[in-house]
Amino acid sequence: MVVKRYRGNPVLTKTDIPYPVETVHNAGMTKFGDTYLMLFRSHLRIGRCVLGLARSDDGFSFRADPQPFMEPAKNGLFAKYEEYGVEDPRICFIDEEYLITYSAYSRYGVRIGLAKTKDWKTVERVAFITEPDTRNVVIFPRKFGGLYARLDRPHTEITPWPIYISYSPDLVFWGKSEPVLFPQKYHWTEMKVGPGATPIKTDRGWLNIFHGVFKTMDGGIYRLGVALHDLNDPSRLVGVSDEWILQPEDPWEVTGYVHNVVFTCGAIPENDGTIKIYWGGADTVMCAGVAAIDELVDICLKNPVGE
Ligand code: BMA
Repeated sequence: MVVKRYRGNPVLTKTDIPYPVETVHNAGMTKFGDTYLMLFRSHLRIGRCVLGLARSDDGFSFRADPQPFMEPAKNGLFAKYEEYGVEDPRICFIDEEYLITYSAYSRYGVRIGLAKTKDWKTVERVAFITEPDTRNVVIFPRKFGGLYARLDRPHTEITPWPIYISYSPDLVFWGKSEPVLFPQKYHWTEMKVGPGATPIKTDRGWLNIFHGVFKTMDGGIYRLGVALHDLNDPSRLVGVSDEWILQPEDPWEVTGYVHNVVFTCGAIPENDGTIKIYWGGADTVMCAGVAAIDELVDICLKNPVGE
């Protein structure tokens, strides 16, 4: 097994949350000093989502804050596009601040909002950085030639749900977009691929833990794979795992709010060469597991991508 599941899974569920929620899933992850932060998505009983924050000293036992961290904005531009809720956050630490990219749902569709925090007490909304229906934005924690870089997942009928890369001088205006990974026919990625965790720098390239979806008669199955991007040119894929590294198997991944889903929005590299990967199980609970970074990189390189 590439990803060793934590024996105490699930690590966070609705019963751990001090306010009424029905799910705890798809959490962005980061470290704030020595503390692991989990910025998780929760459905309220109106079927719309907010983002809550939980903290941990060891990356496995989390305590949730008494109040949600981000609720749909009540005024102005952000209220217009967050009317139906905020979902699936990713966190990137760069230039001494934490960037949060999250899905904002409204009558206009889904777009990605960018917010920032330095202290995890207050949060400042910056801009909407996609138009509908581009989602799953992960920002690289380094600049390339002075530009920020991000992976995202647009959708059109002609090329359904691939992963793209785009660049920005200021985090607000994005361009130079190019595709980097497409769904493959009759493969576990056949229906969709999408960025998952914020990319992790290794000595052999950027590790991108992504999700792939296969459509069955019983709906989509969400699994995780890994891709390796060139260290200096992240638009260049070096290798992509042919096999998935994680699929729904535990009871709380196989059944729940949406069954057969493992969906990651964050992972944390450790100093001992391992990585803690976090995923939502069946859009209902949060789970954790550990993998060796070298093994994940080797899996990508077993399936190199030609020029
Ligand atoms: C995707 C997103 C994710 C969710 C997944 C499975 O389209 O909405 O938030 O985990 O579907 O329901």
